[in-house]
Amino acid sequence: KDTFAAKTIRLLCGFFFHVPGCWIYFRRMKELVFATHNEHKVLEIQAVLGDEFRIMSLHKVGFSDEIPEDRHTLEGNASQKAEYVYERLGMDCFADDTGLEVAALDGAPGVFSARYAEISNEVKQGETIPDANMRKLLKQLEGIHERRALFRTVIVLIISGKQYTFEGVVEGTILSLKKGTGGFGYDPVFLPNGYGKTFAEMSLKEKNKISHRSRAVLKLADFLKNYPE
Ligand code: ITT
Repeated sequence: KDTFAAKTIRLLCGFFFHVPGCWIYFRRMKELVFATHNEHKVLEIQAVLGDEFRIMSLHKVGFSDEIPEDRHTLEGNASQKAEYVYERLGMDCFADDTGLEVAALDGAPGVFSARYAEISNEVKQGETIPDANMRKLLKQLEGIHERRALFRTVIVLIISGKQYTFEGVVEGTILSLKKGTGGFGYDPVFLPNGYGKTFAEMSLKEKNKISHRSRAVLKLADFLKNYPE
């Protein structure tokens, strides 16, 4: 009598030999390195891309260098991060850079979103960086009624040495208090237009339906699907 393992192997072999679609599926599954140390971003992007693409984080490929990010635009930083990894690993890869642009602050923190509180030495002892950034942002906006803001993501993909750029934007407003515990970064103070909850109150699936990053990633996925093998 067949053991469970033997039955499973037989079933899988039958499946692969008789369903040509399976081979096509595996041949088409594309692997890409995502040049980020931010695991939240990896989760968000893998969820948007689904099974057709396998995203490998730097952690997964054992790459732990601190990647320089000192350009003055999101495009510049995304390209710098992707180039840094491409040159060292020689693997097709992409990077994203994201900024929160607040209308009443002339687009700040923008490209400095990650280090907003650090650049003015406003991180208190024991405080996390995102908490310090949000505290500074809310302080800057105290008494200001104009609360419009947007998140902008720029993705730079390097494939066979050539660079391609994709952008995604979501508009919203900055609350005066934090709400929610999900997501990351500025999510607890960002209320996307047309929604009654902040990004930090949304599930990953809800955030991914409308977020700046998912909008840029969908453009990336479209490009990759049509990219010659
Ligand atoms: P990598 O450079 O390693 O990818 P990072 O966290 O530094 O990771 P960015 O430079 O792209 O990422 O982002 C700058 C900051 O913007 C980030 O530290 C967060 O504070 C904020 N941010 C980015 N995406 C966000 C999102 O979806 N929701 C809320 N805040 C976000």
